[in-house]
Amino acid sequence: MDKPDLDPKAQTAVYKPLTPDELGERLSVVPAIAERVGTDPASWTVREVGDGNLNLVFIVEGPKGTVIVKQALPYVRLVGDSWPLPLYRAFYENNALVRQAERDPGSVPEVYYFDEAQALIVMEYLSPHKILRRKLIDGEKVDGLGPFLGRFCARTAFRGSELSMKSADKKSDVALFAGNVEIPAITEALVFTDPYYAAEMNHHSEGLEEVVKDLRANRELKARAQRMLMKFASNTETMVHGDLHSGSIMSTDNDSRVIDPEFVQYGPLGFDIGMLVANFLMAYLSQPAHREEADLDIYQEWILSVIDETLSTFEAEFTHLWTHERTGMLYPAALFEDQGQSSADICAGVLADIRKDALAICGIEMHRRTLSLAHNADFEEISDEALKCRLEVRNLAMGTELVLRAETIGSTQMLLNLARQFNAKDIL
Ligand code: SR1
Ligand code: MG
Repeated sequence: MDKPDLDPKAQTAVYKPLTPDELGERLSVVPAIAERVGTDPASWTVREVGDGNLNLVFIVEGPKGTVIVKQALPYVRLVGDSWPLPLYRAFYENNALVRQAERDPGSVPEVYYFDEAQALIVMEYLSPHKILRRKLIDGEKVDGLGPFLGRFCARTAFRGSELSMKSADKKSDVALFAGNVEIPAITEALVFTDPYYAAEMNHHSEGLEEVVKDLRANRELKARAQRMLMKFASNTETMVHGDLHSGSIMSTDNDSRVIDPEFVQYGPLGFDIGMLVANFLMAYLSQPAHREEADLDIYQEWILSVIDETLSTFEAEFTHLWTHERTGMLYPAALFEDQGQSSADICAGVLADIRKDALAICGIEMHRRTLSLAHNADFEEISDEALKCRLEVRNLAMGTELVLRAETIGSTQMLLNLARQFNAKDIL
């Protein structure tokens, strides 16, 4: 696998952001696109629909079909050109999509075309899929969501690690993705560090001041968050999606896909599942603002059942892969099964370590979405400021509990009961 052109200046010289008016002329000459959309750009309809924090996203519709065109911008869209960001992140996203498709077939959109110089990826248009975060705010259920996500996390975690991969392949992949420096730096700051001090771009709801002051004065909490940052930055256990929240999942009523792996890097086995669970917990804790009383309990319990199914499928699938695909240099059968010894309890121990990391990451993610730069719509769409504050405080308090006591939460039922307790707690 070639390395990207790591000189951002050279890439910027040929790069030109797409506009809806020019996109047809520029992309209709690409056979992989023309054969899916149609050869005459005059018959195409192009809409820019990007509402994320970083990129341009176009829906391109023609007589033969529809594709998505995603193009990186040379800066953080959420902030503007005062925060430059290398275009080469599209190279890593493309490589991540290729690996995820191999490791969990059917879980991510198909890539039709990649242009490194233009930092653009043309991929499958998912329809009638919607961003999962939207569906959760709107109270819509998705069949099979937990099993799909549990399988995705287990397969990508296991198959991207030296439990499965040949060491040489894994190490060369670690080296390749290590070039993606600035994107992990966003996570290192925004997720792990900024929530815990008055960082420049932070913001939080009015009324949280006392709670935030206490949280930032909590030395043990900060030390634990930094311990997790150390693991995140230096532990290359597996290739992680790196930004697996409900805005990186698209679903219909019974089908889901994972999108947007531009935050890909090699990191801890528990990173993706921890961030994912955090986003379900935030969906859960914010529901009192989005549901009528009559529907609230049933829908909140459905969200908890998704967490339950995600975690139980993750553990079952990871255990299955441990038994049937342990072909890497870690925990080789030569040491155990070949000597007539079971390794089932050893797998359970590895899973317990993953769970511990995941729960701490989960708590940190809950903090950052309330205190750092990039908040989530689950809370941001609450117009009643007092209610928003009350729900955010529950979220912050549960996050603290998870970071401080990750190792004592030994089962999913304990986690779900904790969520129910914080959901019922009036702290403010
Ligand atoms: C400056 S980027 C802010 C956030 O958007 C992405 O989706 C990631 O979650 C990142 O932390
Ligand atoms: Mg994204």
